[in-house]
Amino acid sequence: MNREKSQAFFEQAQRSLPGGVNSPVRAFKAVGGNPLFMQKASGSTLTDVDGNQFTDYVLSWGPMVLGHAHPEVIEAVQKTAALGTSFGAPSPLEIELAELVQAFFPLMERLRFVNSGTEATMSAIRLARGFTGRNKIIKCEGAYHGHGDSLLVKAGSGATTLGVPDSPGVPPDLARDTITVPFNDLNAVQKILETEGNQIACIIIEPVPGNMGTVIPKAGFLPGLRELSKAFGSLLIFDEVMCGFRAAPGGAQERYGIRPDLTCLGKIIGGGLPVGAFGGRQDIMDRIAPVGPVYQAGTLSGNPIAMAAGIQTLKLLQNPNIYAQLEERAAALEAGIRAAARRAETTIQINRVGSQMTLFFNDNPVTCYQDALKSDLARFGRFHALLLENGVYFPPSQFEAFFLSTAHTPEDIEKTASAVYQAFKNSK
Ligand code: KE4
Repeated sequence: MNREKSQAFFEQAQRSLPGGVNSPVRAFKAVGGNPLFMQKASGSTLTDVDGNQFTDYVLSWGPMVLGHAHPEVIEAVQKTAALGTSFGAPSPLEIELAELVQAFFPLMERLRFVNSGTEATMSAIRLARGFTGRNKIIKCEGAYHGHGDSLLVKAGSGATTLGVPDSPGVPPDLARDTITVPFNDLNAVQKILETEGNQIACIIIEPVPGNMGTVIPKAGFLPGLRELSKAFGSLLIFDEVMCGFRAAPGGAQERYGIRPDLTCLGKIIGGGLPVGAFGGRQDIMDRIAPVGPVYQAGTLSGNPIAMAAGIQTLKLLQNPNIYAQLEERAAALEAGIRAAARRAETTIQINRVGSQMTLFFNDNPVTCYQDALKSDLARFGRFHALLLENGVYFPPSQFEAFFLSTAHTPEDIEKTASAVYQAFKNSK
């Protein structure tokens, strides 16, 4: 595969952008090799600067659920842009998207738009602390909620549950207020709440994790979290930035019937443009400025062009056939990968929830981050590179999810299954 122009752009990019990228995972460090620079995308296909074409399962890390450059989304963006790119004042488009989000997530009685998933979770945590008057938070080991300081924290050493920074620059005193627990381990959460429940402002969770790879919540885990957090007066925050509109139209809270106090969204609600949102119970959201004292703001929050892309995307997602089609495509891809693994005599695990899934090179089921860490990362790297050679673009990390869109055709799935078989066989 010719990578000449990508290589040249990568060298040039490193003279102005750290690592040549604007987000670390794009640098391909987890799989080896150098990133491909993209020039255009349409439907299920990415085209790089050397003209190589790929069936894309990263889909911009989730947002492109309708496929790239959907004509109706592009038209909405073009029309809105011609009327001005940013007003710095409220516009009816913000109301329209808010009401569309509420149609999918009715528990978001009030919501605030921001510009990324990170801003959504950062703001939700500040709100939870402001509402409860408590400082500590609980998150799951291996979960990713964006790069807010309180969230770049890993389990403290030894028996203590106190967090330690997972990145330089995060003050240890702040990290100490973040407690990490294993996903799917309700006892660990109960133990912490029983000892320091009156200090816990919130439990923030990816109800269907995607950032340790996709992991499926065990029966009873999410309902147990809901009960425990209520019993101790801590807020339950569902970070559905990734699994929102993927686990079900109304996300994991719809799929599993859980009523979180706050929800964070991102990715799909912007239709590929920068939008995040946090929202939930009105009595909590009314603490947010200018109604209440908890400060939160953003120059480009509710940007008209981003709103237009999100509006058009959610309007199209209201067509019930869309989810039947996504489910059928995702199930077909899962079956194709399983058949290829059997033929190549390769042991894998696949965790799939709706149109989000992960393939683990792992001999055992993956139910938490510690399980995921036991995957064969070197094998995944070789597998990823071989897929690229065969025109299939998977996320460049074992600890990521891949996605389907309504633009993926049965032919795409078939081509992918045979590319996966070749990559299983030749990556041994
Ligand atoms: P952003 O700030 O990247 O918009 O969203 C942060 C975020 C919050 N919550 C969840 C559950 C997320 O998955 C994310 C971001 N997801 C990653 C993919 N694992 C974005 C890719 C990247 O960092 O470049």
